[in-house]
Amino acid sequence: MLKAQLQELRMDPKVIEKIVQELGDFTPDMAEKEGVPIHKQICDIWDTIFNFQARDGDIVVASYPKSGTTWMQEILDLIIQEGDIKKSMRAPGFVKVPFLEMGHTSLEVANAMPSPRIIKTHLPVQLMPPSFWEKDVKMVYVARNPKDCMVSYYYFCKMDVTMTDPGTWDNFFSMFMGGNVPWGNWFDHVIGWWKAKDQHNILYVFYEDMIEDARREIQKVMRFLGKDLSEDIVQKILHHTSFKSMKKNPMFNYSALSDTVFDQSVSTFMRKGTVGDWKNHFLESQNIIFDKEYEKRMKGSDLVFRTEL
Ligand code: PPS
Repeated sequence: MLKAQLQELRMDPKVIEKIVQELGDFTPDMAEKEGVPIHKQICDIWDTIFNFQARDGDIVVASYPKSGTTWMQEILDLIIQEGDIKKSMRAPGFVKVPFLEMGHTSLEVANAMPSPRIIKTHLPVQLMPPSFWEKDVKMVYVARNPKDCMVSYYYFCKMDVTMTDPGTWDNFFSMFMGGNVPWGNWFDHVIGWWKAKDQHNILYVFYEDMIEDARREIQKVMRFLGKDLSEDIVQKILHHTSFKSMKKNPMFNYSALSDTVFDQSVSTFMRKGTVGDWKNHFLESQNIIFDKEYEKRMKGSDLVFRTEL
């Protein structure tokens, strides 16, 4: 079904196979870049990643993992494609939006891609390739409240075979609190990008705001990109990027990846898509520990997260 769709859209299935292969070749081995834990394979090709050449007109979607990146990348793509659903279905999300730090193939695909490109990254702001700043590239940063982010990350680590097994929820809670997870400490990530938005071309968007009023947030992104689309198109984008639509869309739900990479029988990529699921996981004692740390780390910052709507 997927191959037929790709052929119809004249996409080369070999490119997809290569990217799937690259994702599958990842191992849970970790290393560090400037004190931030990242997959060893990313560190091994760090110079190539760091020297990536941005182009005028590129758009970056940046986030801490499990914050709504996939949702935002589809919104961005549909805005650029002016609501053309067929074009948005030209390839799975992980092909048409190259993941900057994922590997050589991803970089090759990005380099070969015509502009305007959308590029995904989970890098903390201080590790972004300088070329993006030099070109004053527009970046949309998506942030999600840390409690739901932690829960989503826990299930992701269970189903993504290339991640370290998180063990029990209690164990993962400690890993996350200590920043001992790929792409590092949540607080450092969201605060770093929050500060950067005052100096660079960054739109900072909250997952909770998207859940509350996706239309309003899509309009915000459109204004940021300088796109003025009709209400009909906005409604189309809204419909195709709803949780329900994306969950069943093979281009968006990662079903193109084999279960040796994402074992979706353990947990689906499009899992719940809600605000407040943390209440089903956090013990009272964990909540107290978390709130104390949150207060300490966010003190003096005007960055505010909502953990319920
Ligand atoms: S990743 O792997 O880091 O790129 O993951 P990411 O895309 O950032 O985050 C995955 C979570 O986002 C939810 N999601 C959505 N929520 C609401 N609406 C839409 N359309 C949507 N698309 C993705 C996805 O379900 C993951 O959250 P959880 O809480 O696990 O469901």
